[in-house]
Amino acid sequence: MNKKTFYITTPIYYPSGNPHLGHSYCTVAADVMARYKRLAGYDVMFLTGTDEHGQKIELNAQKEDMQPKEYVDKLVSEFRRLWDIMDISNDRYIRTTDDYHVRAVQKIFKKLYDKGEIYKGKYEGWYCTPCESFWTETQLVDGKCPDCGREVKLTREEAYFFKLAKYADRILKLYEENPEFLEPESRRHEMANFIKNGLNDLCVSRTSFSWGIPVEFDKKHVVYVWLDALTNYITALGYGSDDDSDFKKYWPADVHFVGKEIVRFHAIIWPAILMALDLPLPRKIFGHGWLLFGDGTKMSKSKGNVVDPKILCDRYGVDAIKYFLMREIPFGADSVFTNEALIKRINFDLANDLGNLLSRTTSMIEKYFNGVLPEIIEKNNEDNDLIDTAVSLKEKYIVYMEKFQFSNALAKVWKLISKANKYIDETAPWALSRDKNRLSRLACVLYNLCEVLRIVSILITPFMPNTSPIIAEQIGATDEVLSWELTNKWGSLSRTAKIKKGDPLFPRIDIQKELEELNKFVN
Ligand code: ME8
Repeated sequence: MNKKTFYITTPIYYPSGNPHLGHSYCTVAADVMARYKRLAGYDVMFLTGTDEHGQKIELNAQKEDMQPKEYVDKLVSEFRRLWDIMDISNDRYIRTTDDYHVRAVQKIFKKLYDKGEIYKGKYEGWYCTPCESFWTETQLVDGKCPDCGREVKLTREEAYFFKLAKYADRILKLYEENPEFLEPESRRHEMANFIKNGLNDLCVSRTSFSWGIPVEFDKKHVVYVWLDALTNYITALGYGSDDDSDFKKYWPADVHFVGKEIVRFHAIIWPAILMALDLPLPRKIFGHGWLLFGDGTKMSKSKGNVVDPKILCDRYGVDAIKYFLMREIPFGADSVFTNEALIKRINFDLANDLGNLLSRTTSMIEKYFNGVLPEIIEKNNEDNDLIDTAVSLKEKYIVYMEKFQFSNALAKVWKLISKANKYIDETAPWALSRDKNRLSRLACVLYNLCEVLRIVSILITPFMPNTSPIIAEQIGATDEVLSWELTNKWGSLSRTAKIKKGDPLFPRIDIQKELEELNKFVN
């Protein structure tokens, strides 16, 4: 039987500076989702990439005295290096400068033109170069870009337009009939209001710069970046190329993860382009929130308050960073990033709760039973609560994961971890070990703890793919008992598995000292 497919994407990032923690945030979330779906048996396509054309890139390259392609090549390698360091499991990486994408965009442009969806006109408007966005006079706030507050330039030129305005009603109907198309709900209301205020046709070509995909039938025009950028989600699957089998297999996308500032492009322009091409729409756009930095401003290259994810991964390990990003910030909301919150999470959740559970369990099994438990099965009502919590966890976890509530999914897993730590205190294995008649009870208690660790290790795999195998190895869990199917089957671990204590999973950090160290890296 063919596996069910799951297609997930991140925005394609601008290689106009080095990637920062904000980029990592969305990519990590998409990676978690992709890994979760693979674990659950899906055939996953996970796409990320870079959006390499446009005036901003052209200007940045000029400033560095480089050709645009040379400039983006250098930065794209930084993005790709970061995804390697962060163990991002993307199946494909698209660059909008890739030949196949360029050719497909030219075909799409021509097709839309031939269908009468694109026409030639004159453009006059206010252009914000950093945001690559045109604004009308009324949209400006105090004469500045309403998105970023920076200066805008009056621009007048011949341009091609996409007939966006005529899709307003169809898009409003789409939100009404398929509310799940755009989440969280608040973004849907925002977008509906935006449309109701009136949509203009969209400028899709420029003549005032040259770093872009040439319009094949009118070479002085280059395709304006959002048409070039948005279509990456289908060209990466072969749409517009000779082999479109992946497009047939994976499209429509199950979800596009995007930051809230680009929801407008994804929830209005993108469905309209697809409607014009007579293609199915993605099932969902999810607009996540921002990582804010200290003073409450968005973390971004242009504001200069970037935290380098490579430094953080190097100091604490990539799994700790992924855990923090997914646990601390509810996906969809904004959250202030602080070094202190990061270190506290590492110390409390990872070193104390999870790390201690593993080290206490494995060291007791080594100490009392030489690393191998006797094969004893005993029922004791004292264990019911722990076992019930453990076997019912998978179902609750799935509900949260399906809604992209990563923080809640992890909170549930950590509830089980806390319960297991409490169970150690309540059953007091050290006291049992002193009574020869209670050794079978002691073995059962320790086995139960290993079972909890097995279940935990499976459910944290999408978030912490390097930590799970370490836990599994220490409790002697083989691949068969780490399957998704056995996540809610109590008693799957072999009762005589070889247990081996290892190094602490996450060493505790001295907060004060570390904060001082980290301050050296903040710019
Ligand atoms: O907008 N907090 O690219 P971009 C959370 N090329 N997420 C953040 C963030 C922050 N502080 N900063 C960036 C573009 N992001 C276009 C997209 S898609 C067809 C074209 C993440 O380099 C977030 O996901 O400006 C945001 O939407 C994305 O990076 C923007 O990246």
